[in-house]
Amino acid sequence: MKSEASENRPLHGLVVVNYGKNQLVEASDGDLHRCVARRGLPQIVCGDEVEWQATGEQTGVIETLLPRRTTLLRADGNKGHRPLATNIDQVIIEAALEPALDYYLIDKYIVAAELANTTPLVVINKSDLIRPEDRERIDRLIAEYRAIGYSALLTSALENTGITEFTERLTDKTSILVGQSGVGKSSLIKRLLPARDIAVGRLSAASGLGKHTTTSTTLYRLPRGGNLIDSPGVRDFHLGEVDRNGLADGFREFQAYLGQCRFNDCRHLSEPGCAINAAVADGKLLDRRMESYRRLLQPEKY
Ligand SMILES: Nc1nc2c(ncn2[C@@H]2O[C@H](COP(=O)(O)OP(=O)(O)OP(=O)(O)O)[C@@H](O)[C@H]2O)c(=O)[nH]1
Ligand SMILES: [Mg+2]
Ligand SMILES: [Zn+2]
Repeated sequence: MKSEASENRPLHGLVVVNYGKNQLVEASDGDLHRCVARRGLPQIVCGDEVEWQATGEQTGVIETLLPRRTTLLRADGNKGHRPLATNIDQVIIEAALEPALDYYLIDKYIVAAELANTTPLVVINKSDLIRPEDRERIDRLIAEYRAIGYSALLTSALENTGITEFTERLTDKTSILVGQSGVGKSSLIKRLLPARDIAVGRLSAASGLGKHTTTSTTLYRLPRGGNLIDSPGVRDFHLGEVDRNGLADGFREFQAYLGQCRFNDCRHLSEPGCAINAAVADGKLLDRRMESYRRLLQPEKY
């Protein structure tokens, strides 16, 4: 009997691992095939839906890239963008006290999530490391994001706390975990899929930084429905060039004030009659978020 894959017509598949040069494609029967993309196709990434043809038992060629519903982008280092993953509903921005909290990085990821028309979710992991003197800072961070309208959770992959709430946010959608190396992205996934062989790293005692344990973006099927993508940690994340109006759209709490500035083309820096800056002065918008906006608008100044 001929297997489905041996027939010479394109099959539907989902890219579940992106190794860069080739991709692991999940066929509709759940089997995995290591594929190369036909020349001329754009860079295929995790989450892509494709049409492919088998070239062997477990190998194949990606023939067509099907339309992407959403695309999470990052800078390519050359004024352009490259996709990190596609067909995502939710971007989970993970942070922890170790490596140190980076508020600007969280805000950059939130903007990237907003610009990709996906929902950001902030997760502060390693709650077990929170000492009494850290408590206020962490509580305030979570309260601030919630006040803006973003969901924010506290978890510990180590002590298994907050995992039920975390799991509930994942059902029936595709989410990607992003954040610094060593915050515990893979550790959270391992909590949900204990039987899977998922590499978890060590923090370097010297630097307190993670050592980039995860190297390939990988999509995991969740037992209760939904997909969760693990991504390699970053030192830094660059949005790349975003047009100025677009950037303000990445800040959800600014929306109520946009259009009220004196100048139509207000960049919300030091223009007179700026409604955004007036709201910051009135304490209606957070200084910290405004600072992130300014840094993103004029990255060369920082
Ligand atoms: N104390 C504590 N340590 C944790 C927790 N979650 C993860 N870790 C530890 O943090 C280190 C890094 O965890 P990983 O899951 O590999 O981190 P990652 O974000 O996937 O890192 P990259 O793959 O490099 O991006 C490991 O030593 C974990 O055991 C937690 O909730 N509490
Ligand atoms: Mg990892
Ligand atoms: Zn303005």
